[in-house]
Amino acid sequence: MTEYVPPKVWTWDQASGGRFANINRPIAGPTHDKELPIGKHPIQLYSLGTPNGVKVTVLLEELLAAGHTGAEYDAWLINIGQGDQFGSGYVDLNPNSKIPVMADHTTDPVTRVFESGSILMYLAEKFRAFMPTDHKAKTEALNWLFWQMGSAPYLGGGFGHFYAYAPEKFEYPINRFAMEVKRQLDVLDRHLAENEYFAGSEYSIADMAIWPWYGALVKGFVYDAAEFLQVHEYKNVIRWTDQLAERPAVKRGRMVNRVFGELHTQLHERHDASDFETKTADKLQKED
Ligand SMILES: N[C@@H](CCC(=O)N[C@@H](CS)C(=O)NCC(=O)O)C(=O)O
Repeated sequence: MTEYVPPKVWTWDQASGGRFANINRPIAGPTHDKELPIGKHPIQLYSLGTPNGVKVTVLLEELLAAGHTGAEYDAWLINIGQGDQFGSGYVDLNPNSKIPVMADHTTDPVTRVFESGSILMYLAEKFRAFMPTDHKAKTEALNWLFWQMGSAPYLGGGFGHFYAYAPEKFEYPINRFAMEVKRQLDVLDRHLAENEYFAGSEYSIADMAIWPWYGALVKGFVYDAAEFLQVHEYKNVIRWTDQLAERPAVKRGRMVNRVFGELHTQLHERHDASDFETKTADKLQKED
């Protein structure tokens, strides 16, 4: 194998291989004109049921379950494999062209909210919910929320990319990111040995941010890496993951904009609370 020597000026090698190579580009901005649909509810969400999308749908379902009717929402499916995130209407809401993005139609003009952590904070503040009011506990919730936003790219873009998606298995990045992900899991595990939830005794948006990523990882749902990372070692993370998974709102939130897994767990779009009963992919298929 010849050693790679970076050229003086980097150029875009479109045929670099690997999953997602077709949607990754070195430039921002729209690729085509396309307006986004707008439904009947105050909150419009444009997303996909990946961990970053699930954070938000879990919070919206938790808010509704807690009686915040202003959190009623339409969740539209954004197919990132087909480049929906590069449509002009999408880019107007999120110049970063990533899911999720949310629009609050109760304000004039409409408020756009992008970055999943920002969406969680926006909704928690708007409804004064799932964020501790005690200053110390609130700070702890924010510590962990920002921890998640800074750490998950090492799990997804680092470990997940090189372990599961890169065109070849390269030892150096897999070693580096496996070590980092195990360190992160240990950080979480030690905290959860002493605390029921991330902010202490109160369930908060910090849990909702961390659960779809690290909860899925310790249950072996992502990257097929359970054995490789020996995830069973992180017993406190598993305890907390199972505890959250029992919550009805978490169960519902996980289904929204989901396009993989068993058909009865996939609710491609959510426009009404009753959709969970009547519009899952297994039921829509029967109608065809
Ligand atoms: N920091 C962003 C990350 C969002 C993100 O990476 N979304 C991925 C899916 S999980 C995406 O939209 N990828 C499409 C692309 O890269 O074009 C957030 O938390 O909202």
